Amino acid sequence: MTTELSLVPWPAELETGGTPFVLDDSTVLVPDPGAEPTRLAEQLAAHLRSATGLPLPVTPGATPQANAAVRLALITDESLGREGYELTVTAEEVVIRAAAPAGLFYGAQTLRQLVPAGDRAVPGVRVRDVPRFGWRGMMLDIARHFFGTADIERFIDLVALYKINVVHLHLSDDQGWRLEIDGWPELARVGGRGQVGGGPGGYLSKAAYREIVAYAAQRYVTIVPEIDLPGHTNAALVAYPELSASEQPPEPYTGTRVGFSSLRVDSPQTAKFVRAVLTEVAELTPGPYVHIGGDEALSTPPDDYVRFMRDTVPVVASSGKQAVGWQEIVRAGLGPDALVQYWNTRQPEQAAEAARAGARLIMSPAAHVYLDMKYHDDWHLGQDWAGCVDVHDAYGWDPGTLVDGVDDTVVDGVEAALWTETITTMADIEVMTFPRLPAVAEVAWTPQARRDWDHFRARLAGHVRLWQALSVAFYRSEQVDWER
Ligand code: TNX
Repeated sequence: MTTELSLVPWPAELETGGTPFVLDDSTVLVPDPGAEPTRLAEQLAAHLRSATGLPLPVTPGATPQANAAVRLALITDESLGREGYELTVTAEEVVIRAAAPAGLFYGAQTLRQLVPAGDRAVPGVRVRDVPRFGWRGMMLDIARHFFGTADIERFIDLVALYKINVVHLHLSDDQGWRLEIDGWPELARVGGRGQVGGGPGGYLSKAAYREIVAYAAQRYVTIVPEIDLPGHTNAALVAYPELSASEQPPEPYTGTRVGFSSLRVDSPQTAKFVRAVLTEVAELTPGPYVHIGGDEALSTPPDDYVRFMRDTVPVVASSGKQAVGWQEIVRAGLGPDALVQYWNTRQPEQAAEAARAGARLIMSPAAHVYLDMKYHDDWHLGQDWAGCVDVHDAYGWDPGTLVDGVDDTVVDGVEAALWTETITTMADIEVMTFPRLPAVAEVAWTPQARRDWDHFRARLAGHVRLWQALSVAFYRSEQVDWER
């Protein structure tokens, strides 16, 4: 394998060694006719203009001068699927070909990485690339500390560059309820106040949430909203005490313990609440998934938990969505009805049980992809209950062999997670995400046989230039010989 190209994730097929294409004042972008190829060409041009300072006009359907075109073309090629693409760079032209617009978007991200810091010479390559998994996710917890539209959109931008296509927003927890719900207005108004450590908190209005969903869609990112039930609900109970067993309002919670709160399961009020909230979240969300949490419901009696999940998953289905739950949901015996997110590396047998029951899985093993774990013992942010997670830990695992009884045939994808108990600023988010998220993105995209740690760390080293150009905070892990 070659190491001179700093591409992450590494493509499924790649040949190097051709003559470079030189971007200059005469270069134009030429998309196939149609609104979406043109929008994608404009989006790519904007990135390349700010990197190179060149004019790079977009001229749909034009016949450009010799040696002057970056083309985006839709072709018929079923083997590329919806997300696959080809990228060919010769002295004459740069061409991205795909069978669907998502593929053009991924080809454009690969091209951006070929010219990371405003370089004008695009190395000669032929790439043909399709992802290993269809779900390449990143979870952001905006409940423990609240992050608003601008931060979430920057986050989406940064992860999409690594071909992440799912951003899962953890919208409710003990410390805060972060999404406006018309039918139950106190959730956001009262439950949205406060956060870990006692700051002001906040919430996303419906308009803000819609804006984020649309922003994500322009980057081929699906937003998966999570309303964590029936535990992790202290903020909801502060807003509506009648949903708790005691019917007394609890104190707002600003600490970081888990497992102490629960909805009262056997009450018509709770059933009404759950139906109203999940229906509204489903209506607000164009993507096919609604995540219902289900983790660490340590204060919900076990039989109640099972009953609750058996009642709640059909509510999601009747609103037209696929329910997703953290791995504990297998306790409810739902078979294939819920998509199961494996996280707790201390209980791998739950993932195997889900697979045996016919469920599909998202792999988020904490010891590898929990980006809220410290990089090393002395690191100033994060937790360490799953161990420290340095770049090699994030990279060196295979979703198809990690758990006995779970292989590629039952895995829909991979998702990294950033819980924010200790994370208070956008710079904190970035420094925990980079460089580990690129490692997880390669786990999710690149065929296992094409992955190699030494090759990866050599390529990753070059991403410093990209992060510096985008003013991204990142951690200079000692496991990588960073470029200056
Ligand atoms: C476990 S992972 C949790 C979260 C915490 C996280 C901290 C999961 C489904 N639940 O509530 O924020 O650990 O690392």
